[in-house]
Amino acid sequence: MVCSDKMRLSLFVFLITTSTVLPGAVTIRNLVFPAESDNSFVELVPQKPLNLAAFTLCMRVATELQGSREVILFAYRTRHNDELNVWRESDGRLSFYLAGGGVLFQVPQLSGLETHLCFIWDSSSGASALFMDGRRSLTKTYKKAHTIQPNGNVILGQDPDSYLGEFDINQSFVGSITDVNMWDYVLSDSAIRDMVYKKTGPGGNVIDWNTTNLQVTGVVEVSDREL
Ligand SMILES: *[C@@H]1O[C@H](CO)[C@@H](O)[C@H](O)[C@H]1NC(C)=O
Ligand SMILES: *[C@@H]1O[C@H](CO)[C@@H](O)[C@H](O)[C@H]1NC(C)=O
Ligand SMILES: [Ca+2]
Repeated sequence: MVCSDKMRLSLFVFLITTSTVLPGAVTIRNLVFPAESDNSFVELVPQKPLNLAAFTLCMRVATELQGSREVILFAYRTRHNDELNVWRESDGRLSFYLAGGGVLFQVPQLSGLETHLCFIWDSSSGASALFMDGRRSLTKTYKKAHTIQPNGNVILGQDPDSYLGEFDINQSFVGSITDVNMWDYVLSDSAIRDMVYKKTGPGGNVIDWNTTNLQVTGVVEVSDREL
């Protein structure tokens, strides 16, 4: 059989293509904050304003920070207020704050092994909970009838005490963070569980990690990795 160069080439291209797009292999952007700082952060540009009466916020996080130190995991601030901050508290609890006092969850410590986290909140009932690797926390009633206000900035790595400023090195995030997605509604428990291992499916309709623009300031390593 005579195999033309063109056929060889297309066979070659076919093999390359099939070997890099294995079923189930998904490549995503990964952020590493290598050290404590009061000036390194990443701004995420959402797909739409954070005018929210409910949300689901998910991410994959690994951090080796231990001991009594607050660690900011996600910050959304307008010119007037901290509208949504997600924390690892100094005692290891995980929490979020909507313009005021927060809701805290006693859960296993974050570690250097990646943990899939989702936080949910619904204004109509105030129902709040988190999911760690798909396992649901208890549900707490928090900020019923509250609304998160639009026109702020979403940042990873720092807690701004003013609009994009007044960062505290002792609250900075150190570690890796990826797959940050946000929806303006509460996903079902099963959808959240599926996300942990199935890895595919639509991204958030408020923040879609696959497409959201990442604006890096300071020292943050951005790379592609397999999810
Ligand atoms: C950060 O924490 C260290 C150790 O506790 C302390 O010495 C330092 O003053 C703190 N820095 C700021 C800016 O609070
Ligand atoms: C992100 O993009 C990858 C590759 O295009 C796709 O397989 C995956 O389902 C997407 N994930 C989300 C969360 O959109
Ligand atoms: Ca602060």
